[in-house]
Amino acid sequence: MITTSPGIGGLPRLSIVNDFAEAEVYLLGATVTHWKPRDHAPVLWTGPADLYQPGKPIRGGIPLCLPWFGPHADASKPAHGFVRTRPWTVERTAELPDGRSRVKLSFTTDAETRAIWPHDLRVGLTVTVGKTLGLELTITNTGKETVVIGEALHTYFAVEDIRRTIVHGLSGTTYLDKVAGGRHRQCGDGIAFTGETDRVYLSAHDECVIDDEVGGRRIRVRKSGSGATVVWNPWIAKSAKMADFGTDQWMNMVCVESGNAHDSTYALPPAFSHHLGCEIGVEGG
Ligand code: TA6
Repeated sequence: MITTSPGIGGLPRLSIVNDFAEAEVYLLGATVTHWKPRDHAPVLWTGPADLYQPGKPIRGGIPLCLPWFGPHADASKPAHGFVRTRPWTVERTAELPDGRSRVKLSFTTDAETRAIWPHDLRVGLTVTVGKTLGLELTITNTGKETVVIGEALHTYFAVEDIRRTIVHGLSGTTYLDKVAGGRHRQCGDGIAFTGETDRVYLSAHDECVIDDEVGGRRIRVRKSGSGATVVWNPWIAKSAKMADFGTDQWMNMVCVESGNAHDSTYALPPAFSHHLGCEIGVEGG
């Protein structure tokens, strides 16, 4: 069943319930905020609910970073682009023959976005809810000149304790360590967390596995159209400075983001499209 109703802060929200799972998608930024497979705990982390408001990014779930990732060289422009703070439109919803549910949302640039970024895109997000959660972001250049795109599915995963969580699947890749001024470093076997962690793994295409030891589960993240994987936990001091991070909530989340940033940003010529996707699954817990 797929319904639309006012969610937190009265913001419009799609609610999806089927035999496999339940999910929620806010039209603000087409942000998936909830996915709970049957017999599992919720897989996505979200911040304090009382801070969802129009024009502000939702903290948690899967915010969409586009048409750039991270801070812009012009500090007057919003970090992670403007797509995650704009209202999206529900294009269609469908119950699939195999019992999964699928919703498609869309966004088109307008005069307001052109004032921030003087180009035109049409963006579609298709969300498929079942035993796994699938997202596919399609970006089409509807303008007259080639644009350079940076992007990410900025997914916040729920873990019981980040201090006993390991992220696998990035061994042997090089990463930009943003906590060490962007220094290039080599990734060892598994990523453990002992402090603020903010890394962009380059040429990282393999499936990632989040091993949540205390929660007794492993979350799998398969990526497509993604040249970079971002791993982030703000830890204690940084999260304490973020009003939309609940107290001590840093322990219960980790971002593993599929995207294209730094050396995997790409040129998108007029009338061409690019697809960025991820499929999330969970075992145990
Ligand atoms: O993806 C990691 C990151 O780029 C961090 O540097 C941190 O800024 C995080 O995104 C959250 O960004 P936001 O603008 O949502 O607070």
